[in-house]
Amino acid sequence: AVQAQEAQRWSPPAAADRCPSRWGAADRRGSMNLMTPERAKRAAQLIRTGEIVECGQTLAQTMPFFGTRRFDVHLKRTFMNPEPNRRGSNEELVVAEIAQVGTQLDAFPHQTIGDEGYNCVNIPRISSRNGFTEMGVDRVGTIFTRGVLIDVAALKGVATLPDTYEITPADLEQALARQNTRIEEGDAVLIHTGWGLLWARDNARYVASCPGLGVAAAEWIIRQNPMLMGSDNWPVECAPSKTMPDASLPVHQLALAVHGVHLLENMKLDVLAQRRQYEFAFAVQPLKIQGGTGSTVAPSALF
Ligand code: UVW
Repeated sequence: AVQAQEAQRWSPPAAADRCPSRWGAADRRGSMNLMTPERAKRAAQLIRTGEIVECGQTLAQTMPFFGTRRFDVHLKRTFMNPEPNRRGSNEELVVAEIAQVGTQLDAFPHQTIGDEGYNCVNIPRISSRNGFTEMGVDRVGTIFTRGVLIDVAALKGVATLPDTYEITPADLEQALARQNTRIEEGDAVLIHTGWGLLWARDNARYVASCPGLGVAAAEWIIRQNPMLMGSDNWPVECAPSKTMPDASLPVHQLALAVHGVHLLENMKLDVLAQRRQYEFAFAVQPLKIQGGTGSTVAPSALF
């Protein structure tokens, strides 16, 4: 899987080329406009046995963290009634960057192009002590749609794609052909790289770099109007970018700030890949964090 690709420069499209978005200048929902009752019914039709496969990693202090993100748990023995029933009560104080740790869904204010977010919304204008006044993760709502797993690791015959392997449109086309699967409008498109096998086993390597989507591959998916793009790595995209080495997380900007397509990171996709389950109903509900940039989530695939 050696890649010889020419380095290119990437900069996001000019404002005039990205705004208004395909959903109109007033739109703040982006790809969630695709979450219709018809799509929910279509997803429900994919449930035949009722089996559920969880696709979320467990939140724990042993998980990998990007930068200074944290998740600290402090147990509290809060109350005990001595008599007559001797009831004890336990809870915990969690100190965490809860929008951006573990398996997480990114909302649009998470990424900007300069001061502009999705649909050229001025991000300082919508910033407040209670989070963002527009496009916060609390506005995303329930996602229940068709999910499709694209197993690029299996296409390449490896358990884990090499560090910084940049997935191309050809890889996606070949993996889909190999699986006899296709992307449909409104899908949750999930990319299996195998990188999730490092989760809580080799955290330093997990966050140092990763294989994932290149810009061309992300554009290829976005042209097919997904509801979200997810993967079993920390940024969904290849990092650092191989073909665009000067650009910092270009797929983040492309998905969230240019096209209004949500990203779902740090997924657990090994079970789906092992079972060769490529099409399913997919469910995820972000936490209602007011004005949040994202949310830790626990997605599931249903068969
Ligand atoms: C990174 O980990 C940098 O991606 P995100 O900020 O979306 O979590």
